[in-house]
Amino acid sequence: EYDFHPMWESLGMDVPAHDMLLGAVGQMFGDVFLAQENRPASTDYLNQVVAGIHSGRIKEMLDKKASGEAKKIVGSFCLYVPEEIVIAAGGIPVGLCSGADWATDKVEEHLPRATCPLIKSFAGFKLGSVCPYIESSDLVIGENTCDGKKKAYEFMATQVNMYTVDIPNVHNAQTLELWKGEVRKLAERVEQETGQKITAESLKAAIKLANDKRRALQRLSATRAADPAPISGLDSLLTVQAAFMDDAERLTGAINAMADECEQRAADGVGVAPKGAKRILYTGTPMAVPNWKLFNIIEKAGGVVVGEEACTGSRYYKDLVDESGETVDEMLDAIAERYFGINCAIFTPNDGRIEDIVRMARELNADGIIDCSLQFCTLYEMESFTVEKAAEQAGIPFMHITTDYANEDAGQLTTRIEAFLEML
Ligand code: BJ8
Repeated sequence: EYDFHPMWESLGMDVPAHDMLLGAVGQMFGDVFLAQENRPASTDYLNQVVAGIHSGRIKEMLDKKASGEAKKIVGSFCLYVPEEIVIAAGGIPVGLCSGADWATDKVEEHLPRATCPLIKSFAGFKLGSVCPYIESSDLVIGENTCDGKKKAYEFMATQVNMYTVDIPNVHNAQTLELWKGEVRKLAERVEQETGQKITAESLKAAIKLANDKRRALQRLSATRAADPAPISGLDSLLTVQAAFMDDAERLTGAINAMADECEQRAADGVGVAPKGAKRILYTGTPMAVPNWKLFNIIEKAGGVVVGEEACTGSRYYKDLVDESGETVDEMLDAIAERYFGINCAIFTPNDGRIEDIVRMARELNADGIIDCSLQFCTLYEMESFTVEKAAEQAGIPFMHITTDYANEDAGQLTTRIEAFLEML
């Protein structure tokens, strides 16, 4: 057994606290994931990803940097930060997960108490020095999306080497031009950090790499229209969560293997839940590792999540970057255009999201929609009324939930979800 403690120490982490965190996540993973029945055998890859999430994967990235194969590690918090740009400039992109409460007392010295748990979480992981991804990031890219993140990044900039991208709040021809400019500025900033120029060749390869991952996820997602569902919502969520951290090429191979197995299962009528289990489309705020609470409650109550209209779901993989560009300029434009289509609730109006929710519910044969917002997220809380109206018009049962990372409401949520499933 390789001892990773010296590596964590060299990253300046609080090693005893981190041991506690890893222990808790490992326990949770066992209770939530390994307790599932009839998982596709190919999901074993996900078990390996989780087993190595703070250890083997970090070492792999640091080794790549030491050998010169990669120049820098670049962290980000939002789907709007294009991984293609980081890869093409010789960086390794990592999503900084923020899915658990940590060092809340310290966080509240810098951020208001009534702040969304995702924001508190990234601040807490940093202040508690327990996230090897944050600690190994040479550059952290933030983005001006919600007010909470925007202002929290001002604080984070006092803690890490930080660059913030500006994201428009409306979709039109003018803001698209502004966004293209932001994407170029970001590319320059990343090049400056890595010391490696983005070339037409490296950008083309990076676009292909990210698109291949998306194509694999699209294949896997399509199998979930089958009844019985071949794979659980939990494992599907974990697959996308893994996509923010794992090596892209290796993970794409594993997702394609999962898609192969799930296509076969769908053809054979083999499922993770019994045929006729109530099918839920999830929509709402992202679910970062290890926030598995809601999916666990839904699936332990006998439902099955068949799709996620979320940044840890379809928004991550539904659209590809156009691959026909030949020059760096053309390709950066194609990247900007693709990312501009991510239906984040910071946009107004956000009709694209509403259309996607109804379309996905139909395509995936969902019996009901569960729309969930993290506590204190004004954007998704406000938008839930529009989502509810659209679900009503489409004749799809709907439920809204507001929750956080704590377990206090687990019992109450279970009761509400059981009642919702029963009514479907
Ligand atoms: S593109 S959804 S990943 S911003 S839950 S921190 S919005 S108060 S996460 Fe997001 Fe990018 Fe948009 Fe996606 Fe704020 Fe709300 Fe918290 Fe949120």
